[in-house]
Amino acid sequence: MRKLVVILPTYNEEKNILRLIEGIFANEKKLPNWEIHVIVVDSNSPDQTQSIVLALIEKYPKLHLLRTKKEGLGKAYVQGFTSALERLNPYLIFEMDADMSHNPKEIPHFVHKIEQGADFVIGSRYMKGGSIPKNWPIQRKIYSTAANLYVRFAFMKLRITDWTSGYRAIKSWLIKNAISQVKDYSGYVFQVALLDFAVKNKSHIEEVPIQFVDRIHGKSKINSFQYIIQTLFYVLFHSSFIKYAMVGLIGFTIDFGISYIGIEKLALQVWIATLISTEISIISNFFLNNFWSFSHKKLDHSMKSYVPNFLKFNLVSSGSIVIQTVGVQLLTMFFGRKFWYIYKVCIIAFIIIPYSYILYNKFIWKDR
Ligand SMILES: Nc1nc2c(ncn2[C@@H]2O[C@H](COP(=O)(O)OP(=O)(O)O)[C@@H](O)[C@H]2O)c(=O)[nH]1
Ligand SMILES: [Mg+2]
Repeated sequence: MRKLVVILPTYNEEKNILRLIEGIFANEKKLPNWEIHVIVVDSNSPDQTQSIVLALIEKYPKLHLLRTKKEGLGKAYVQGFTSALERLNPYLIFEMDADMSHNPKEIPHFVHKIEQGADFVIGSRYMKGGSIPKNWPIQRKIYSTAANLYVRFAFMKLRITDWTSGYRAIKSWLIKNAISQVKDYSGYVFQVALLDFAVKNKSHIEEVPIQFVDRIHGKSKINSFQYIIQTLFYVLFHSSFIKYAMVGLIGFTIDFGISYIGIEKLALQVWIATLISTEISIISNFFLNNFWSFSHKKLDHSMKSYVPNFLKFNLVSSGSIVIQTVGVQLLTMFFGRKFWYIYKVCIIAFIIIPYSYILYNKFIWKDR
């Protein structure tokens, strides 16, 4: 029998915890091949959460209580994971909110995906069949959807529809490897960091739709402002796509600067200055991308790896030049010359940037 441990972080959940624990253990019949355990990680709630859990342990011997200081959701999860790994040696670990927003009846759907080979299953509110609360005011719906789209696009992993969901099933080996990397994210941003780790480490990620409902009892503990700022910065520093776009901007500045010096100050011939400036910016882009944007899949440190990949990089860059030249020319032929700069910006934004990013990932900085 495989062991499955549900980690429930709680802070003042006295009105929810009983129903949730009963709901989780009610799955025992539906999952006869799994031994279900629950660890409540309570950050010293001043209400009755702990005494309710202690009383329930009499009825459910596979229920455990871990008392911690109040240091945020991420810290509570790391402590829960560590305790589960040390004491129970589980095969599978669940993350779940303890306010009944996540329906425990959906647990078997996650387990089913794991049995089919997934390493990490996300309960998604945004995929077909999933939902956010109908009673949310329109601005909350927009803000939640927009935040999720931002993370999805910034990480260029469009297949994953819900990055911030807190309902997940994760194989324990993955958590074991992730802990040292994510343990310093104490707040809600921890969830994004953990999924980012799983994506970068090539785990098999699947989603199941969930119906997220608003809590009825108790108050939300999320500090939205802190959460938004932390997520914004996390993504900014960890998204290879954003770093790659910044490298492009640096390359453009170098290209422009050297051309300017060559043409204006040194009176070089225009084609010579352009050739030099373009190639220098290509070289700098290549190295900045290798050691920064795609640092998690750096090329091997050898000439045998650098030379062919640098040539491929030049080829992709030449492709960009051709696409831009032909594109701007065609658009001005159809629509006139007046807005040539708009055409150029659009071609760079919608064709060159995704085109190069996709080719780099496919042919130079390949996923391992
Ligand atoms: N142990 C612990 N649990 C927390 C902490 N902050 C939030 N939680 C729990 O995390 C879950 C999600 O929090 P909630 O306030 O519902 O956030 P929301 O659903 O995003 O509004 C709930 O079960 C909370 O009780 C914390 O600092 N420590
Ligand atoms: Mg909640």
